[in-house]
This record gives sequence, structure tokens and C-alpha cells, in this order.
Amino acid sequence: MSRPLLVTSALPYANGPLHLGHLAGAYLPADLFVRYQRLAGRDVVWVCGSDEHGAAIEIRARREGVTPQSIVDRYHAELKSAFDGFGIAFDTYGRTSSAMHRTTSQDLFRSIEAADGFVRKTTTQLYDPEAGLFLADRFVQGTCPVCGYPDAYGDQCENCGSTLSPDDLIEPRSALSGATPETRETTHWYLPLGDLQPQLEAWIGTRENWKPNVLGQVKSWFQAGLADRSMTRDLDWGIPVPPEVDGETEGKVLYVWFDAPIGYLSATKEWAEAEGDAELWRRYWQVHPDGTEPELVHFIGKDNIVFHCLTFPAILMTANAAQPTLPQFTLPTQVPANEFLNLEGRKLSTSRGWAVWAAEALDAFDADLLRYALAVGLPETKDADFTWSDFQNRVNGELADVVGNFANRALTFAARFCDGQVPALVDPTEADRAMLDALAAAPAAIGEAYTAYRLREAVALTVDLARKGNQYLQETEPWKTRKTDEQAMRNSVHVALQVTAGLSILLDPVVPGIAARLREMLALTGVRSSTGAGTDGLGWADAGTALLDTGHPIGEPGILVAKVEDEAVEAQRQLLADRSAAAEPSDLATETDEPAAPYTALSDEITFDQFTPLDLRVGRIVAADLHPKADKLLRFDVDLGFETRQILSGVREWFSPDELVGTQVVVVANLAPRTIRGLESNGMILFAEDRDGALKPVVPHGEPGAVVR
Ligand code: B3M
Ligand code: ZN
Repeated sequence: MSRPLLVTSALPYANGPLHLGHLAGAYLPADLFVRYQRLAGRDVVWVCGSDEHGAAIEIRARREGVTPQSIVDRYHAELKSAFDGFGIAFDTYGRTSSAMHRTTSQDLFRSIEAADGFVRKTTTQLYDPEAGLFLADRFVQGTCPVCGYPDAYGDQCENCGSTLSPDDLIEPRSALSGATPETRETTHWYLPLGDLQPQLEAWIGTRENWKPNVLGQVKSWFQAGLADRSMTRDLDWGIPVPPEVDGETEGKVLYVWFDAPIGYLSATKEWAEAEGDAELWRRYWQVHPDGTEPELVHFIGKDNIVFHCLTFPAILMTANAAQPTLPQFTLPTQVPANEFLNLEGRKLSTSRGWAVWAAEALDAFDADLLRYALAVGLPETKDADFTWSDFQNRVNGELADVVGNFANRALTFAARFCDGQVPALVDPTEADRAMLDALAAAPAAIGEAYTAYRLREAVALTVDLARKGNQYLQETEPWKTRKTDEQAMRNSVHVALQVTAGLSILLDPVVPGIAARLREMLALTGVRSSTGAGTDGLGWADAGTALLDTGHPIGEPGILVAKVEDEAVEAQRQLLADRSAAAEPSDLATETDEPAAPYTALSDEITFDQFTPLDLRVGRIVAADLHPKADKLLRFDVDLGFETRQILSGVREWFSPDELVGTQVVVVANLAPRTIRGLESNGMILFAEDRDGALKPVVPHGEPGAVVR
């Protein structure tokens, strides 16, 4: 029996609508993964909900002169309906302003506090004398010490992604009043991450198959040394610190990153209650007395890695240590964090109007089309780019021309030449058998990609089966054999229909609506639901078998995937352009009016013999972190196939360390070693510098170690 599986998706902040970048980060990948698991018969529960606390919501409420509750009420409803529209099928979608969540968070806080799991510290913090409040996190803005961005927040710089604390900011100012802050003393409860570091390091060492981008970030946090983190704030909006704990609790609430991940737990409890067994949550969160341990998988975007891989596990560890005789919480098994999705070559930015809102996209296109285009281009290992022309090409060239066309040929042939029934397979040829073998092998191969979180590959393999189906029809030519060898034609139709039936299950995780329409056209019933209603019926493994009996009457063939017209995508591009112009007219003007910078002049000519001494190789960056003593340098471990090398590069201004992990690069491999501030650099990584000074890695194809010449 496999372990119970709990899947979570990052709780979106209820202060803005959902856009395609969100979907590609933590929701669509999880939906694909979970639908697959459900079809495969796995005992899985998937939880999510709105994150309704945090500084951003309170700031917005203060600026708009409304209550935070009114903001979260509105966006909670909007988020929920956008998820529904996209077919994102959580088992439950909760909210962190619920009573269950408040109790669960306070209970956990109390039990950690009672066992001295927190340290109370009094420090001086920035205080806004005009607004009368302490300025933590996003309440304070200033210049980023890492990249110089003038509007960085007290918790993070949105320009370079660095995690910050308010006193890192240069020239801090209140995000509420603009006032220059004073400093005042305040006392808070800290999670002693410094002390917990060895325990966390040991635990991370036991995690298997984590993605390099995730481990890379975690490693650089360890290298920098974990700092204790305050788990409370001086704010009005939030879950009150339980009044009965020691110390001054008046005016203090739980830090949003303390309560938000606990939202996964409270959502599971709410789900269990709705299932009619309030204790059922334990099955997915606690080590069972018989030793069975559930699996816990967090789907998130890369900006949430530290909270899911270090802070939340530390909270759970501390809670476990506080109650050693009670059932212990399980810790995350896997954190398949995604990178970011760019839009039409530019970084997504909601404030600059550079985003595609989910609700708007759904007005224009069927959810499945958007799901498909996003799924084949998920930012799984590196940032990815969504463009409307890619969308159109993917839908028309793959979903319609490959999948739709194949199913349509199989179905119309059956309708027209086989009396609308599945013909018998008699004396199959080599080609017929090879096609059925490919069908039989598909569920395991695709399933393996899903289980290993290689979702793009899973989707590509699925479409590949339809592609093979088209090739098979091309090869067996039923339109010809119809007149020369009727049984051969019937065999082709039989085989093609079985493949179509298999596809109607295999496609279900990615395009559930299309899969259901396909089953309807095939009149195939009894397939298990991928949205979680029970485990009866035909499932994933059955997709590889001949699902249709000879003589089975098929339904009405129809158009499975309608093509996306040029005008429809043009309208989306226009919408985007209009919105971003409205958001930032001056910026756009400079972007288009300014003449482009001149190209760098060519260097002096060299001879062939001057070039050949350079030994250039393909390398792959497997780890990256900050050079501890040189603030312009990043330190990379580069896999050159035959060895892994440490190479230093002065690119910290352009890249955060984890951004490049997994990227292939060109390395000058025979450059003499150099030691820079105590670290040796063994080679040089080549970057392309655009005319505007932006740096991009030179990304080669070929295996690590390959000679570039
Ligand atoms: N509310 C979303 C974000 O950082 C944040 C995730 C919470 S997951 C527990 O975009
Ligand atoms: Zn920055």
C-alpha cells in the first residue's frame, strides 16, 4: 500500500487577481500531478486556500480606507472562481481568516511556546511616528543594498529577489506615510533558526531527488548561516498572539509566514470535517503508530523556497519536539518549486500592467487550451516565457493538428466505414502490434515522468502517443486498404480507436475537458474521475489496454479542438499593450522613442592560430552561491562532464545565485586558476552582453564536457 499523499499549493495572497504566472507556478503543475495520482489510484488529498494576512493586505486597506476583511472577502471569491474556471481541482480551498485556522495556528504557537521553543528578544525596530506603527516587512521601503533598486521592501527586493530585513534598506521610508522612521524597542517571539541549523542541515541531507534549484537556494542559506526569525509582529491585522502565553501579547499578531503554511494543516482539518471524519487529517500529516509516514509535497514558486524548506520544517520540528509523546508531524518529502514565467519576453509585473489575468484569458479561450500551452512550457527548471504566438502554435499545431486530427480520423473512419462500431481485430500485422505495444507502454512511461515531477515531459510523451497514432495511420493507409483489403482497414480502425480511448485517459490530467469530450465521442464510460470522486472505475494503468470491445457502438464524432484564430491572439496582445501603456505611459514612451544604443565595435582581427589555444567546453551549473567575501562575485560549481569545477564570476549584479542553477554555459576551460579573496576560480563562464548592458548566459546545446569550436 502506498503512503498517503498530501499535496499543497502555495496559498495565494487574497489581495489581487490570479494571473497566468501564478497558474504556471504552483497550481497547474500541482493539478496535473494530482489528477495523475488520482487516476493512478493513489490516496491523495490536495489542499490550498487564500492567504489573508500579511502586511501587503493591511497596507492596501489603510491606503484605500477600507477594512482588510473587505479586501480579502472580495479576492478570496475571485481567486476561487478563477481556479474553478481553470479546472484547478483542489480537494479543498480554505482561507486563513477562518476560525479553524485561527485555532490551529494559536494552538501550535502555544505548544511551541510552552516548551520554550521560541526565544523572546527585545530589539529596536523602525517605527512610523505619523502612522503610529512599527514598520516590519512591506511597511518599509528603501534602496536595495544588493542591486540599488529604490523601491525595495523590508522583506524582499522585487527587482533582484534578495531577501532583506528592514535595517538592510538604504534610506528607509514608511510605505504608509513616506515618513522617515524612528527606532523604538519592541519584544517578539523568535524561532531560533540559528540553533536549529544543524538539525535542519541533517534533515535536508535525508531528502531525496530534490531539484537543484531548490537545493541550491537552501545550501546558500546554510552557507550564509541562518538567522533567528521573529514569528510575531506589531500589527492589527492577523491572528492574535494567544493572550495566555508569557509576555506582553497586546497588539501582537502572528507573523504571516508563521500562520500561512499552517494553513495547509487547517485546510486539511476542514476537509476532514467535510468528509465526515474530523480526525482524518492525521492520516496525511502524522506518522502513524504503525510507522507509516505520509508524503508531504509542496508546490510553490521559487520565491517561497526558504519558507517551505527551512522555516516551516523548523516550525514542525519544534512542534514535534514540544510534544514528543504525541504523534509527530511529517516533514516535507518534496518541494518541487518552479521558476518564474515571463510574458512576451518581459518580466511579469502586475503594477506595470504586464500580466494576463486568468479571468480575462478564460473569457477568450477554453481553459484546456490555456492549460495545454502553459503545461508544455512550465518554468520547471528555469524561467520560461509565455507568448500568445506560442500559445496559438501549440494549440493549433499540437492539440488540434496532432491530437484532434488523430482522434478525428479514427472516429470518422469508424462512423463511415465500420457502421459506427469498433471493428474486430483479425490477424494483426507487425504495424498493428507495434502500435498496440506503444499504447501499452505509454501509461508507465508517462506516469514515471509525472511521479518524478517532470510534467513537461509527461505532457510531451502524451502528445507523442497521438503523433505515433497519426504515423500509424499514415503507414497503414486505411483510406486505401478500404478498397483493397477491408479487414486491414478494419484492423487500422480498431487499433486507432483503442489508442484514442487510451488517450482519453492519458490526456485527462492536462486537458480534462477535451479528454471528457473524447470519451463522449467514443461512448466510453466507467473512467474514474480525476477530480477526486472515489477510486472506482477505469484508471491510469487501464489506459494501456484495449478499452473498447469489438462491436462497441461509438458516439458522435465531432471537432475535438477548434483552432485559435489570428484575430483572437491579436486581441490579447492588444489588450496587454493597452494595459501596460495605461499603467506606465512615460516608460513605454521612452522604450519605443529612444534610439537603440550602438553595437560594440568589432575587435582587431586575429589569425586561426590565435584562436585554437582556447579550450572552450560545454558546462552545466549545478550549484551557485554568493562569494562570502567579494560582493560582486558569484561562486559556481560547473559540471564539465569529466569533472566539476569551482568558477567565480562577477555577475552578482545581474543574477541571483539560484537563477542560473541548471543552466548550460560555455566555459573557457584551460584558463589558469586564479584566487580571488580566498576562493580559487578554475576557468571562466562566457556571458553575452546586450547593448543595454544586460548580461545573458551563452547557452549551448551538447553534453557537459563537449568541445566548443
Ligand atoms: N502567500 C504567496 C506568495 O508569496 C504566499 C504563499 C504562502 S504559502 C504558505 O506569493
Ligand atoms: Zn535588489
